[in-house]
Amino acid sequence: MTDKTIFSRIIDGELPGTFVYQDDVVVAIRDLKPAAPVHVLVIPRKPIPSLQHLDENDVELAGRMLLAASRIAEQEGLEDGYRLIVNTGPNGGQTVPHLHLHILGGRKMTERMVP
Ligand code: DGP
Repeated sequence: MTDKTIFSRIIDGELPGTFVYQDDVVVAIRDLKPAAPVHVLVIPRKPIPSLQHLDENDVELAGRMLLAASRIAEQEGLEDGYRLIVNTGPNGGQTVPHLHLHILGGRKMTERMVP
């Protein structure tokens, strides 16, 4: 048994993953169940459970996640735009307890989640 998250196991090479980006702070993999033609997860190497668990020490990490998302979107050819989602906690629909950004692109996002 291991208490590592699925994402930590992918990062450590214990489970397969299709990596599209890696640096010293974050990695990005293709989502197993894509909800759009491009669906990439941007994951910090540090296994922070969710956005609710970020603290002052993670300010640079949070910025690096956003910067990586922007670079990856460019690399994936999403010049017409994309959506970033951070599901957080049970009410946010988070299923993997390891902070991650979803990059969704390659189609028009018709579902309006905010008015
Ligand atoms: P969330 O619901 O926000 O916690 O999103 C978790 C996402 O992770 C979900 O879209 C499916 C994806 N996912 C779950 N397990 C795996 C896996 O083993 N590999 C990959 N690539 N993605 C996974």
